[in-house]
Amino acid sequence: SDLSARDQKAFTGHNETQIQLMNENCIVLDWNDNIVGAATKKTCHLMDNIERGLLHRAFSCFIFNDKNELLLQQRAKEKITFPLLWTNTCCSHPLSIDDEIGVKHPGDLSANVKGVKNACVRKLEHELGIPQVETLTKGSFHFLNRIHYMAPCNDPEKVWGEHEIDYILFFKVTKGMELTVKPNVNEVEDFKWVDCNTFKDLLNDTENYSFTPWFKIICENYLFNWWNQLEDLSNVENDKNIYRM
Ligand code: DMA
Ligand code: MN
Repeated sequence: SDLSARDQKAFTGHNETQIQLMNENCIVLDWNDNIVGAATKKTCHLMDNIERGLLHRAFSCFIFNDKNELLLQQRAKEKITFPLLWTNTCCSHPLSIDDEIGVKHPGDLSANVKGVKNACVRKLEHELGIPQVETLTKGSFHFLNRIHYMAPCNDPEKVWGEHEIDYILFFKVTKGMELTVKPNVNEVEDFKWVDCNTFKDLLNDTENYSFTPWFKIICENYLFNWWNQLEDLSNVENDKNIYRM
């Protein structure tokens, strides 16, 4: 059929493991972050569908160590969307499964946050090799806010893109603790811990570093303000608004 021909083209030349992961079931949303269904990761990330308004739930996690350094990752060249770009510690999607979907009551944000944290624990292990027992014991998660954004990918065919309500999570490692980081090379090309000033230099080093669109949005609007109050996030966390960017 025409559909399978087009789908074939979308996956041409891509990595088999990453193609398989496109079968994951993402959570489909209305513009107020209410769940309206589920659709595959592939369906959710095709620009054709995004242009028709398809929106899904995601998370962006930022891990800080006890020296207030941020863990950055460079996406693997195998990634179908946004390969080789530098970004925050870990991004992915809560899946349409009991542990990650939250409770289907409109406005029950804490249940959604719980689901998103479960997804984050799962992906920190999958992408960065951080054992789940470490994320559950060596630090704490903070939910900051939700960002609704759309961004086409950097693929030449303009097939892929993002359109998400993105839950921003900070994870602070407890003083005196260290996390095991052992990247999955199919997901992560490189990683580095950066202090705030080093990071500002990287942001300006456009010859050597390119960044994902959602990470740039977060940097331009929030990151440095939040980074400055890492010791006490109580004035900025658990924001109930959805920010449209
Ligand atoms: C998707 O990240 C989430 C955001 C916030 C863009 P991703 O493409 O890294 O997802 P996955 O790791 O599941 O491929
Ligand atoms: Mn997505």
